[in-house]
Amino acid sequence: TKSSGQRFHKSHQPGVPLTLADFEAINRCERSLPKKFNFARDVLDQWSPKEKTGERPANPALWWVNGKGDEVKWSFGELGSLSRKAANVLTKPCGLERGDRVAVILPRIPEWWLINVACMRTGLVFMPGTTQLTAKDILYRLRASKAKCIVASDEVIPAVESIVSECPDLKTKLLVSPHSQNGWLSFPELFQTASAEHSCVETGSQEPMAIYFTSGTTGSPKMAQHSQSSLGIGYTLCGRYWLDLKSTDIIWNMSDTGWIKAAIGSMFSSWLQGACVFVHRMAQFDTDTFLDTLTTYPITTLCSAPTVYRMLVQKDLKRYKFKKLRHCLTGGEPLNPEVLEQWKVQTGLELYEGYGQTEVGIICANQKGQEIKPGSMGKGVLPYDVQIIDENGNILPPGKEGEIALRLTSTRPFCFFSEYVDNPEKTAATIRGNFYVTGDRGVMDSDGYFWFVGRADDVIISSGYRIGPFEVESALIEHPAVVESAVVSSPDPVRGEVVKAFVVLSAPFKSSNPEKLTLELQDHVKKSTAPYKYPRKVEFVKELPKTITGKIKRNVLRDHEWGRT
Ligand code: BCO
Repeated sequence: TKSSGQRFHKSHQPGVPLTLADFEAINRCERSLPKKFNFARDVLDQWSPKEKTGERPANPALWWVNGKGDEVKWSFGELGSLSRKAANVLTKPCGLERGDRVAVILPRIPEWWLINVACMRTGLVFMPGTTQLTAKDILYRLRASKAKCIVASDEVIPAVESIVSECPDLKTKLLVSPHSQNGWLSFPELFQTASAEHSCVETGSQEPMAIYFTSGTTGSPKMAQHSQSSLGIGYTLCGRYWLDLKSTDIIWNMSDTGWIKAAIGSMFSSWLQGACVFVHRMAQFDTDTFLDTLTTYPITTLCSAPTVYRMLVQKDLKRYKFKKLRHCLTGGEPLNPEVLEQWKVQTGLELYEGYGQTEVGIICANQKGQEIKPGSMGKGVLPYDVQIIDENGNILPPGKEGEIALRLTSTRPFCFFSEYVDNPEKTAATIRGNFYVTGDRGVMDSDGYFWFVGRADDVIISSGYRIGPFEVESALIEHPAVVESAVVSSPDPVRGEVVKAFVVLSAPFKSSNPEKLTLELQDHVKKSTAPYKYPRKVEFVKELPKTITGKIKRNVLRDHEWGRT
């Protein structure tokens, strides 16, 4: 059933530990948010006594492998004491204080989880970023956020060193590596001697917990800020009904640590339900290693981008006997019905698609037990009331295409991002009448299922990444061959859509070899900004379509790419 809004019935008694049932009730708007909430104390630390009494089965909280024989398994008890040590590293030698912002640019290593939980314990605001970020990306993030600390691994050192002098607010560089580096504190060294005694900060439930950088059509990425409760409580129903997790389950969520999908699937949803988070640190994604992992480890639940499933169904999956796999999920970009069908035929398993955004989390999902309509993103999930609206904020009837929107009541839903930091205009622009607008277009059918149509703006969704055209165009224009460019989405059988750049060349490059120049421009973009954004297709054109006022008409190029008139 759908909630009609924030109708809080029961309120929380201070001092009484919250239960999973309480978190569910909060999401169903049957209970008010507690004033204080801290995910580390109120969720993670509640599991460790249950491990001792056997109330929670002997299932690790985190199970990490790297394919080279290294393995880490932590119970909730161990995660608790290790993250307390990490918390002492952050506050003592690093000198960080509650509310300080910390950029965490780490690959899939156990320390990523430790640092995040340590930030929760100390009231620090963590800002995850992919290790694909370049020096320019990191500079922007550190300056925009006024981060006090960066936690990074070896591969990020050269980029950070090249820009650190331009970041006056940055006080501490913490290196997670067996090697030491001049000017950096060594996390392993400090960790070794840190105390495991730490008293968790009593954070307010609306206090900031994390910031995610998210791309839009114009400008640099915006800082979507989430609170302790939006992330820490807001994914309770998602974990139970979409991911279908119990404390006996082992979930492998593939997403890179830089994206909110990692936080949802590999931290909040899973640990709320007491499930084990499985992590494989693959040097590079490859389908054979992926399939071997599913046959080797007792993974029960798999969550990956549609692009991964598109790659997998090209293999002969019947050859593989997955050890324990029973529930498969996907999200981040639209899933083609054919892939869902092929996956089912080859593995006997359904694919449960979900749809969400960094700003507001999971919006629609095919929940366990619900009939799946191939090609649909499922139904709206609590606490949201999802509607399709027109440009004036009016609700459209089933079958009519419009913008996917979430109905607002007098209070902002607790699981929403709090704001785009330092950007009240962009925050306000997400509201239209009584609705939060997602920027995605879709249709709802008469059974309440939602069908994705495309972005309402120029943002490109490729392989599950949200890519702003402006960021790619800005990178291209730095190259002397480029006079101007327009970057749009273009269809792709594996990645759903890819970045395509239409480029007007400067005179000296007009007679260049197009293949060679394409490679050069692609390489240039990969160096200038995170490589996942590079234009996989490049077309050289004499001019770009423009309005009378000189604005580039990306929509004309995009429509042409997609064969639309
Ligand atoms: O494909 P190419 O080889 O041509 O290019 C790849 C890399 O080789 C290249 N690259 C990476 N590091 C580089 C580099 N090139 C030069 N120097 C470096 N240091 O850049 C390209 C990166 O593309 P990729 O990341 O797509 O790589 P890949 O290996 O093809 O991975 C495929 C996927 C499917 C595993 C990957 O695309 C992926 O993980 N996609 C999912 C993204 C995701 O998790 N999205 C969720 C966002 S959160 C959300 O949606 C909110 C929901 C509530």
